[in-house]
Amino acid sequence: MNEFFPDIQQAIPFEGPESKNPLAFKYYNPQQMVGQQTMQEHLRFSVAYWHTFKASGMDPFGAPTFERPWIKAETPMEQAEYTVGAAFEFARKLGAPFYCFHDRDLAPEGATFAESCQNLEKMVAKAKQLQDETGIKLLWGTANLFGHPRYAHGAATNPDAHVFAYAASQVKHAIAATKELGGVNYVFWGGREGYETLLNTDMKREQEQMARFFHMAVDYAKQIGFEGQFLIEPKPKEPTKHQYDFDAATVLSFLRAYDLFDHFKLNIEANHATLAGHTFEHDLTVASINGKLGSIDANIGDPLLGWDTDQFPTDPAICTLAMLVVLKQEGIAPGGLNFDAKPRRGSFDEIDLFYAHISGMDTFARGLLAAHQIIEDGVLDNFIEERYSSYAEGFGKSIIDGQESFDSIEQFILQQGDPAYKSGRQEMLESILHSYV
Ligand code: XLS
Ligand code: NI
Ligand code: NI
Repeated sequence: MNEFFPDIQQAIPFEGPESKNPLAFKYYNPQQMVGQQTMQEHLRFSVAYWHTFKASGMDPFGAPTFERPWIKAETPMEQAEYTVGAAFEFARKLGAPFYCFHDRDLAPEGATFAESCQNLEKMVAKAKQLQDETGIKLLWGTANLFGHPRYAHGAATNPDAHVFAYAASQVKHAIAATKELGGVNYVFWGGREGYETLLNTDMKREQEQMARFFHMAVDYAKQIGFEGQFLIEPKPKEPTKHQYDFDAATVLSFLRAYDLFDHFKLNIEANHATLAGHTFEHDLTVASINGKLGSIDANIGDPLLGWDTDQFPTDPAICTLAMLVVLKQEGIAPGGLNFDAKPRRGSFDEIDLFYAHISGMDTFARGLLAAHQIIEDGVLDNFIEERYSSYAEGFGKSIIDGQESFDSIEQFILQQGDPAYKSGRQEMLESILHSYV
């Protein structure tokens, strides 16, 4: 087998926080116990096939900048075979236990639909063999329903039923491929499910189409015995101006409205949350308190740019807030932390992929360690519990238990008068948070 990362001869080692070696982990120590589980079990890191192995560095202003050795091939299928080899070599040397892909990342589209399916089957067989050899597992599969021109006006929400049918047929095979590879989740990110102008769009109808599509996917999974978790990944805009799956709250209400709530959880991406005008921890929390935080696309946006820049996480404080949500819901499994992230266009070299992932993994490991300690010490939980303590007993409890009315409450106010003002202590809490980070 070709070697694509000859500069990395062994697995990336853990050297501890004193190390200055950018090709070693400072915090991510896979077998280290944090509470009841190892770091590897908590974090469930995954490499994103599309960014790490398929991205070329092309942008709207310029040509590809990454000259990956695995794309130098005679045919698209030969290129796909080199690429899958590179993917497993990379994940193995990095020490990432999982990967994620779109059908069209793994295998090229053929001249006909049938040929595309054959290409996918061949590459699934290849990936399966490499999974067996390396022990690396599939976190989730998905279908690319946004790249090809046929999906310019959406897939399930397309005004043309013919395109809906194409998309459904493609998803059928992508779910089957995910099952074949033992994938523990399947993601639906609504690529072009949204609209540009209401002058040509029936929004109600498009949402009904999308719901029908999801019901068909649920039925198909049941039919073939696919037991992975279905996940929807919210995003507010890009590529369309108004994406239907705007944010966690929007998707939850869609699932409830169309009788899909029991069949889906959410895959929350940091950069999508911030594009929606939320913090990462906000959308994680909205999903989690509804019992629906299924997996995470771990990246970060640039606060100065208004699009999905998909950068590797570098802020331990943000990762601490994220891991607080994960630990409080007792973990992210069977989901994981998928690096839906890419090096910048000027980071030309294969070795930059290692620097980027190592830095992202260390940042999340720091977040895990800090979040665990914050929970152990109860510093935030105790404060929050005390803040709401007036509802824990007496009059407050009887409000929550439904034993009071506006009339009885008014009597309380007539007797008790004005409440005392209590500080929210935000700055003190921020300082406590940072003392753990
Ligand atoms: C794009 C999405 C995409 C999904 C998978 O913004 O993040 O990469 O994660 O289709
Ligand atoms: Ni994503
Ligand atoms: Ni994204």
